[in-house]
Amino acid sequence: MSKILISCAITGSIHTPSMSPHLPVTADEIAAQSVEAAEAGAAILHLHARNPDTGRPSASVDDFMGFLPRIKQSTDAVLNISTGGSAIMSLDDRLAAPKRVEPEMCSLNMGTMNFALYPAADRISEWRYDWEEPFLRNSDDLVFKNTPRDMARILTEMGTERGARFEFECYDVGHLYMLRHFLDRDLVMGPLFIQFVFGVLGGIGPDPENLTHLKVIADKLFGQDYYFSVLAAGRHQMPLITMAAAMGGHVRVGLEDSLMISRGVLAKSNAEQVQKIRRIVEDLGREVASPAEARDMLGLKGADRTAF
Ligand code: KMH
Ligand code: ZN
Repeated sequence: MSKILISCAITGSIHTPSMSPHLPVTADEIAAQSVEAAEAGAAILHLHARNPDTGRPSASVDDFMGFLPRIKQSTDAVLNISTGGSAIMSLDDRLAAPKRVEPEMCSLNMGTMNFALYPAADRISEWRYDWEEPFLRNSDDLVFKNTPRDMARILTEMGTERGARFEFECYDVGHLYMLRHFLDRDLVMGPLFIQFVFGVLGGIGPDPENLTHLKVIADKLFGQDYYFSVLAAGRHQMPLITMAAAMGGHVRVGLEDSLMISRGVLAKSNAEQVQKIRRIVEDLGREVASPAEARDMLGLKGADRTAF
């Protein structure tokens, strides 16, 4: 089994400040938690930005630049910038910061889908900001748009033109066939880093049978020319990524995907989740990959070829 890549998704755009006091929002909080997560063993940091005053997901280049240079100065972790942003953003907005900073890695969402966050709204009794409740409740009529034309644009503008490699976010089995389609069009090249995403309402469910099924189909479509990683939302995070590690796959933790460290207990930081999965995977006999090993495995261009 290869060394294991631990990714950590620091803040995302799904959870809102009222859900946890530990969700990083300001540049200081995002930078500090990113450095801690890298020091705990995360080789890849998956990053979104937020408005520092309200915690609302942000596409602002300035918000990203508030933390990216500082993280880069403090760790050699691979910085992976989301092109997903938030499902309420236009693709132009979602691409503004990634195109400006030219990262080694960025995410690519492999299909248009429902991204239903509204069930979480009923679990919040006190709202810190007035944007949160409508943001969550309106997701019952929200389409997370990723058409083949959108994907081709991201592959061209971030991959071909800026040398980024991708974290392919696959929320369902059909997304694997879409990725194969782009491989056939020579718009992507291996080795592929495929993120199986479980437990988003609108995507595939967090059942172990679905993980084995996605793996069987990925083997069929991509042979040896891919790595699979797993992220799972909420309470499903640790069980499913532990299964992935036992299967020889890679893992993603982070408060973007789950706010918990154990049943009913909020994680105090991203690093706490990194430390927990690191203990688990090392007990399973896996060795954690360094950022340098991650760059070698994924064929990344190097931190010195970014634009920040
Ligand atoms: N929020 C995760 C479920 C992206 O940033 O491009 C998937 C994700 C998408 O991280
Ligand atoms: Zn993300």
